[in-house]
Amino acid sequence: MNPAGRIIESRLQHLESHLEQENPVLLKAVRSFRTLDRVAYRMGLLERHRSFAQQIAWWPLISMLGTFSSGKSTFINHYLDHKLQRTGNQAVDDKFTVICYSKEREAHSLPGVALDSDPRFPFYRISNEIEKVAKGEGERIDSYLALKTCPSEHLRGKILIDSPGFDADAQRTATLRITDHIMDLADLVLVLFDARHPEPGAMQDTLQHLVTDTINRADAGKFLYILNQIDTTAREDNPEEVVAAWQRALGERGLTAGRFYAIYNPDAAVPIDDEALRRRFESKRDGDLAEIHGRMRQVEIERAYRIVGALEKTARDIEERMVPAIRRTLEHWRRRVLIGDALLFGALLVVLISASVKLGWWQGLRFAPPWLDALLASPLALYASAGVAAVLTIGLHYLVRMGAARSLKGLVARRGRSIDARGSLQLAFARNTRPWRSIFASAPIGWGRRSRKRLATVLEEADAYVQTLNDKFTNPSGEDLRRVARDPDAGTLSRETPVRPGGPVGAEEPPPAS
Ligand SMILES: Nc1nc2c(ncn2[C@@H]2O[C@H](COP(=O)(O)OP(=O)(O)OP(=O)(O)O)[C@@H](O)[C@H]2O)c(=O)[nH]1
Ligand SMILES: [Mg+2]
Repeated sequence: MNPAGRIIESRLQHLESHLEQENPVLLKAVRSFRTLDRVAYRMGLLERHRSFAQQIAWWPLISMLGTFSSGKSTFINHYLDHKLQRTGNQAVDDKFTVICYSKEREAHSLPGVALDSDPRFPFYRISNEIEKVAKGEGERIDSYLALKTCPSEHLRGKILIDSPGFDADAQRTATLRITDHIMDLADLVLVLFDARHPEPGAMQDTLQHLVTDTINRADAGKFLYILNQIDTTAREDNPEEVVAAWQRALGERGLTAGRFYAIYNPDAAVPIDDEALRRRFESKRDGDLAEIHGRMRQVEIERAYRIVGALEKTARDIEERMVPAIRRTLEHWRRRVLIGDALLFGALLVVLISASVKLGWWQGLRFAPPWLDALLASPLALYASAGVAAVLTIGLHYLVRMGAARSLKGLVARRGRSIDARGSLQLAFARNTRPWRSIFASAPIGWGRRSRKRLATVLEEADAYVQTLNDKFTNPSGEDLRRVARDPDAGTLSRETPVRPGGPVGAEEPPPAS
């Protein structure tokens, strides 16, 4: 095995030993990913020092998004029971902070580059992505990201992301790109709004990005929309109206009840003098906060379904998207080679014939150059010149093949991006157009009985994992899953978590630029 292959092997072994204790079903999923790797190596979809398992976020990830000063950092500090993040009324955070567990009692801060170069974290190679959308910004990764560790038990086995205040108008492209990346990757996204701004209508673009665009996603269930700091409305004549106005504004953007919460932070709240009002506020807050914390606990479960979902999707994508795309691209290439050959050799023929006519090598329709008799008389000369002609012809044909493959580069790259599947169409195409492959070979390299069988096995395994997860996380009798799902404290599926064998939760996260 080459050194790069050894590195990925040791990373996968690390992952496996970690999952062995944490979640045995996911340990099996790693093995299934390895089977997919083997198929992809044979087909040239994946370089041998990479693994599909590397493109998955294996940790359960919760991210906080929301407007400036809506209380994201205060919420995190309260959840962790640690004063980890700075808070304040001016815009405080200008970076995304990834917060993860560490036994050490001291909280530590590390620069963003630590995240960019470590595949265990959700921002692995994000600088490449940023560079694509904002030239020059990829190098400044430290100004966008930070990593902090914290010994809070509530954090064990999870990763939290705190983000800078979101404002669609003022946001830089790089920040928007990171925000979108987080939305794709996270298992749970808490979107915070600030009840001190009673005018939700004033921030159209922000609502568009945070609500309208998220509500119709395939994985919309992982977004919770939270109106924070409702304690500040207690001073209004009609506090309920503030909450209702927000609910209406979000409702107009398609948000249904059930995912809208109204809370405030007990540590940061202003005192509410009216006893009855205070109790009403507290009971609303405690109920909603309990549900939100419940969802945060369940993220572990949603992560498991998400990973099995990614396994299944990767397997299906190879067969349903990659293979047809390789085939189509090869057909394209074949057509270009044949047309190129026809044009080149046609032109050559015309040149040779007209030259020979000019040289007077024809007697009527008979080809009779002065050197023909001498050539026919010596078999050696005859074979040598036939050999030279053949080598020239083959050489020209290979030039045409290479030219045709090169001319398709842009198209292959575009097609690769548009099919949105793991694995590289470009690499597979390069492999299928190598010199010793016939242009008429119909099946892509590596796509034979064995690969098909391996994919089928992985799909069966994915089904089995979903069932194991269902058995583990839902009512063992299998009845009334929805009832269990509605109770967040049962430590089970959330109400948005569909339970259907073979169809796990969650959309795909794009591989962080591999
Ligand atoms: N009254 C009240 N104040 C709060 C509440 N939550 C947070 N605050 C205050 O609101 C201010 C902003 O809180 P942060 O936690 O810094 O907000 P943030 O969303 O992290 O802000 P940025 O990082 O700057 O976007 C701080 O002064 C907090 O003390 C709440 O529930 N009620
Ligand atoms: Mg903050």
